[in-house]
Amino acid sequence: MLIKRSPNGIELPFSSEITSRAVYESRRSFIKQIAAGAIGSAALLEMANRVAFAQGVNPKLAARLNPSYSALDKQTPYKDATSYNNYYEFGTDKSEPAMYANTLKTRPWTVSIEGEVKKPMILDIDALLKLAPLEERVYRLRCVEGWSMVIPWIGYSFSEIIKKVEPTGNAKYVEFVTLADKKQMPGVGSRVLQWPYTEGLRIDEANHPLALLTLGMYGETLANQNGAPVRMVLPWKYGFKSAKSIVKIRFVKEQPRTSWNLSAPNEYGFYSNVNPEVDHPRWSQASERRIGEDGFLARKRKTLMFNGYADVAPLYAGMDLKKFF
Ligand SMILES: Nc1nc2c(c(=O)[nH]1)N[C@H]1C(S)=C(S)[C@@H](COP(=O)(O)O)O[C@H]1N2
Ligand SMILES: [Mo]
Repeated sequence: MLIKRSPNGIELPFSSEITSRAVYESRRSFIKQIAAGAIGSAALLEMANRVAFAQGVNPKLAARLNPSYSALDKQTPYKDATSYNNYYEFGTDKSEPAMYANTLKTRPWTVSIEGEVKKPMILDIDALLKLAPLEERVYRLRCVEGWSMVIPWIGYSFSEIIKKVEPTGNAKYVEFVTLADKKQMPGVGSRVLQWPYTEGLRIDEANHPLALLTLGMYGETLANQNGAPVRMVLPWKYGFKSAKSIVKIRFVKEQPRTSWNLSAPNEYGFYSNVNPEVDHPRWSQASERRIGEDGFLARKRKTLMFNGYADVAPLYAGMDLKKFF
């Protein structure tokens, strides 16, 4: 792999692992022009728009809609879902993942499933794609920052993985470890978070059918900036619980440390269920802005308990959700 340094010091890896030759060429000339300083940031964004936000760039992925797990809300346009992202490995600005994640090498890719399981295994993306029937589920995803999207994800319940690996009686939690490769991810050099980005769930949460092992979106494989090739989507929790680009899944005895909890434990709890009654220490969580319908005049929406996914309530019966925020 050839690494070029851009004027602002960000490493731009050139990938040959891109779906179509035409897309590869356009990305290449785009990156060359940035490296040469020939285009300014407005033009840069516009070009990124053409090569990275277009639906149809990623391979198609067939899946059957699961209506009982799908929200009827208007779906967020593909362009918004792929251009306004949190993926700190590619930078902390919302526009950076779309600009820099297109060279993430998503194949070959393996996920190691280990720890307190009778059948540890290493699965590649093709094995994951075949492990259970793919479903389309239209989920709302609510970021802790106060915005939300509605995305048609593709995947299957994480419980399918649990069934396969047979956790031992010691497995009380599941830890998700994601890729942290400085060569491919310019943000991994920064100290905003501890890398690799790590998340976790209690095992009964991981077993809830809503917890989606996600391999695609909008009828295609995942866009890189949305966590290709495999991520979690946990629609009743704040978005940061839904780890992107997972490489390791560990079944463990103790509650795992997680990146956001380590960085600010008073702001980001282990549970982080969407809860309009528990404010973030620095802002209210009572309402949200739906991406794609913003603008000064757009009405904010009321945030719902568990993001509207009341099915999960029994998981937290008897727990003080102010304490276990
Ligand atoms: N590896 C990794 N996963 C991550 C993040 C990240 O920075 N790195 N950001 C999280 C946050 S804060 C949110 S809101 C969601 C955003 O997912 P989306 O870009 O697909 O909407 O991804 C989550 N998963
Ligand atoms: Mo988020």
